[in-house]
Amino acid sequence: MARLIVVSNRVATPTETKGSAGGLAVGVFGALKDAGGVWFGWSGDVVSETVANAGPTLDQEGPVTFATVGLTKKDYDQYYRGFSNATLWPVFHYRNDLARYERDEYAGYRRVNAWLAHKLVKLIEPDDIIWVHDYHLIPFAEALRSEGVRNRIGFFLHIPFPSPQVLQTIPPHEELVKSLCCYDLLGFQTRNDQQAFHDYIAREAHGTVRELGEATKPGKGAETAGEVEEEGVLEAYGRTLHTGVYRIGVFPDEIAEQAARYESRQHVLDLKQSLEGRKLIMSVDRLDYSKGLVERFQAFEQLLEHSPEWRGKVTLVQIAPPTRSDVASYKVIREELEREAGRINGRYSGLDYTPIRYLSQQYDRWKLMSLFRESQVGYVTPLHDGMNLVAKEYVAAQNPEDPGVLVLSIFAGAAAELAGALLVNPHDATGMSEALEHALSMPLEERKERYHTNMEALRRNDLGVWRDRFLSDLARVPHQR
Ligand code: ADQ
Repeated sequence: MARLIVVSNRVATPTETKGSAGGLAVGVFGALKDAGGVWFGWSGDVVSETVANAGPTLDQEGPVTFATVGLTKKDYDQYYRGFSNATLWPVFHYRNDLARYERDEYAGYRRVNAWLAHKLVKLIEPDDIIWVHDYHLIPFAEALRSEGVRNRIGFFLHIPFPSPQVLQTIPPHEELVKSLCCYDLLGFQTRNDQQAFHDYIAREAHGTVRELGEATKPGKGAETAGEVEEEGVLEAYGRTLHTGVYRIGVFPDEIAEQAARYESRQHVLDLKQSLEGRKLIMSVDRLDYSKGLVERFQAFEQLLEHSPEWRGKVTLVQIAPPTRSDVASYKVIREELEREAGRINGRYSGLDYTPIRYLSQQYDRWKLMSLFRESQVGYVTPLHDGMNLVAKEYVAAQNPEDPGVLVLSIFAGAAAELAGALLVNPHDATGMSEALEHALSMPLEERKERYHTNMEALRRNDLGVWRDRFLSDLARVPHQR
């Protein structure tokens, strides 16, 4: 079996891959353990030029080598904070109003990709399969190819891919797409993302696109993951490459088990006691403008305004630790959210009632799952989201005998699979408040039915299926040496 090399902006630590860290780290590490290989990327540290150039640092964990490098302050500013998170992230989430473009940051982005690729080359063996993750590393295959690497290289995009017109707001859009064409296989979270990439290739790059298999039609029903082939064969910029849809999942039974085990822990009992019999709506996100937090608070406010019988009877707990706080737009969203929470609480709080509890700290993963299990509604309403694993984790954590209801944005990738959710448009505050009311009053039988529909989808397409499908497709795509 060929060895696997995983490349991602951040590398999980060996401890994170074992414990309760995000499912993705555990899932990718599972594939690395089976095949043996290397996990390569940034350590998360900002270091001096001498230290950066001395890397990578190697840590061995059984058959897996963790190879990490530090970034200099300049590289961090241009590659990570700049072009990745102040240009690509907002535009790929359709927020070009929040994006900025600086030529020197883009140059830094390409320079760091080339430098990282150069660092990795020495660790690559001729038959290794290379799997690159996410928007920070779009030019990575091109950089490897220019170092003479002829291995199979696949890329998975965790975030949405924007429609051509939106992508074109980034001045070097064509160079980015050209770089993507240096991969052998491109994986997207949803059919819409894949289609947007195909559209660019057909219309802007004058390439050819062949779509194999039956495309799933968007609409009310769920896309049946794993049952529909969604393969594209593209020719563009002198290369042939394949595309596919690989919906990332979770390990639902493990989450269910852990959530149940934590049910009687003190933090859950404390929460229950503090709610004094009120219903609980739970939201958990990284603090990010793509997650629709302000719109969510405002829809909750509408519920209290238009249905006074719910005042004092329902609490919204929003957990949202700050991320990327050195990017300007993240400071703005934080201030706006704190203002909205304060305003709404000022309006509807009583001496013994606070409608919104806004907690800006990180929580242990299993603790979160047990809080999901306690709540009657999972409120997941991003404005745009590649998949949104919180939605899947919420479903998996429910008590099958008394499950809560998922209220989910149509703009989360997960909406294509979770037919048992109440789907909402996050721009429609009234629609969202009606969905909340519907969820809060739903009879047990209907809740169970919806839960089972969702759980079946999660089991059919768990994290292992996502990983194995991508890797087996990458191993079989015809490959240009
Ligand atoms: P994220 O934008 O980080 O990921 P999401 O998929 O919702 O979004 O969360 C990833 C993980 O972080 C989940 O396991 C979740 O439990 C955890 N998490 C989120 N908020 C947390 C908090 N407050 N405390 C502790 N843990 C928290 C990107 C894309 C998504 C895509 C994933 C995976 O933006 O669309 O689903 O990658 O591909």
